[in-house]
Amino acid sequence: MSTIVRKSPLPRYYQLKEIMREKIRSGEWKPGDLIPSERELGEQYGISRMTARQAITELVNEGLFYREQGKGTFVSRRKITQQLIHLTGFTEDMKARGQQPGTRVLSAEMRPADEAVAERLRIKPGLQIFRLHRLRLADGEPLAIEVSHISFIGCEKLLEEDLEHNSLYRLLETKYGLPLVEADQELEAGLIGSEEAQYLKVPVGSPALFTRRVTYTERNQPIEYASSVYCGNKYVFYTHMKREQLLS
Ligand code: 16G
Repeated sequence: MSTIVRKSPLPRYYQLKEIMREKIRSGEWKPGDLIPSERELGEQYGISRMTARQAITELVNEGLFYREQGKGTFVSRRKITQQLIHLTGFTEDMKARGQQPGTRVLSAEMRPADEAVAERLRIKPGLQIFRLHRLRLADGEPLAIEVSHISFIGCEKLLEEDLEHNSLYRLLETKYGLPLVEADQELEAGLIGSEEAQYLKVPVGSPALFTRRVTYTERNQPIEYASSVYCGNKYVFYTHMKREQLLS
């Protein structure tokens, strides 16, 4: 999409968002570039300034652009936006951004679930689960450390998988026939510790985002409990919310 299609069922602001997203993806607009003003975009695409403003504002909210008072709107410096609306995995997120996902498996083993993990996975403590410790990279740059705890009948078969070159979510869904339906996720701010700093190549004490996610397969059955550490200065978590109609 490179022009606004007037007869399209997609709203114009949305089409402009996609056009601008593509300019970033293709590298035409680089981090730090000043983007055209609302007026310029309006003239270029034959839309109102209001429409252009809505598209820009949403991309600011998603972290792709940032505004500087009196200077204009710029393309963000490689912050990764993880939207919290659709359930997606790391590989999907990176591909959607046009970046090359990468994985270093730090360890992969069967081990008994401790109390905390068992509670999240709704299993008995001591039951054998598959534990996967991974460093996740985008275009070769370390972004996050993830520890996934996986429980399903036959999960020990994951020991034989090449998890450096395969997406875990894709394997679960396509090879193991376990559809991932929904997830609960918590976010917490914190600081990078010394072990994490080595893997993530950032100074100890840098900002970090800790996430905990329980992913469910059919019949609301937890299949993965993952706790991750993301480099706080490289990530934006984005969510869109609607106000419920209040009954008075
Ligand atoms: C995400 C998930 C993680 C999951 C991974 C699968 C969070 C906090 N974590 O990073 O739970 O294991 O995606 O990615 O979002 P993959 O399909 O690339 O292996």
